[in-house]
Amino acid sequence: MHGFSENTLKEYKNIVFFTGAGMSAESGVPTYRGMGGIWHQYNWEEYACQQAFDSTPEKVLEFHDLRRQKIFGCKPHAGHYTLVEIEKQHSSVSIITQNIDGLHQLSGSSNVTELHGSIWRVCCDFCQDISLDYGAIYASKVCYKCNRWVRPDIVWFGDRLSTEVLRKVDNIVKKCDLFFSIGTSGVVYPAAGYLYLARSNGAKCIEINPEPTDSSPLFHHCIRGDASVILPGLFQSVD
Ligand code: BV8
Repeated sequence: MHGFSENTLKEYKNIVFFTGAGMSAESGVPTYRGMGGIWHQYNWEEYACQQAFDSTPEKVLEFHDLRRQKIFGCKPHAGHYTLVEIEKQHSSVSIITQNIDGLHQLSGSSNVTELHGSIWRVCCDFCQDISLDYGAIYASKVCYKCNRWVRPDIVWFGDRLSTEVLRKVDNIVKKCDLFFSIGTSGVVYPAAGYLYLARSNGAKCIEINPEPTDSSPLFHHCIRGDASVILPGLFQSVD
């Protein structure tokens, strides 16, 4: 059905792996909209947006502390490690992730661009300072410079994505000739727009997801299955 092997991959010059929450689901990180998704349990307007943070910072930070505790123990799976191997064997592999859990980096992938930030970084809206805070709970919930509440360095709904990240990702996707979309419902923009950009620039587009999505008809191939199973097997079975 998909006929990929290491040799086939060599036919492509620039490969993009675009990942969403489904890439981390088997590592134990909750997705957003599927079964058990966090937006079914929590209203993001109360817990994960600038307005909520401005009005109830401690409530927002407590929510993100809970998420950090949940995610901190999660480990990469065989699918993550497959991407690391492909990165070693192919000269141009880019991982563009919507995920904030850092699992691609933890597995050893080096060329990772985070579209929506990281739960392991905090920033101060006042000092514009961004710092790493990797741990199950926040080392400090206040800025060490100005003592105001810090916020997670995450792109919330209504937040603009960094122009630098957008420019970088635009250039990567425009140049790619093979675009894998793994574990995303494709509903959040501008991230969901990269499929269209890849297609319009002639890339072969492949979806890896156990479920169909609204964007499925736009892919040249849809591989139905879990990322931790499909990815390791992807390069063994050649049709
Ligand atoms: C922006 C942060 C410009 C991280 C998230 C009103 C005002 C402003 C903007 C908007 C507006 N109305 C709409 C918008 C645009 C908005 C948007 O797109 N809304 C959608 C919902 C319609 N976008 C924004 O606000 C963006 N900013 O536009 O700025 C602007 C700003 C102001 C004024 C003018 C312009 C910011 C978007 C970033 C939002 N941040 N979260 C966090 O808190 O955790 S959203 C959230 O959704 C995550 O970031 C996540 O990455 C993203 C996408 O979700 P998915 O990763 O796809 O996950 P999901 O659960 O949905 O799906 C999982 C999939 O995996 C499923 O398909 C499932 O089948 C599959 N799966 C499950 N198991 C497996 C699997 N696949 C493989 N293997 C498995 N085992």
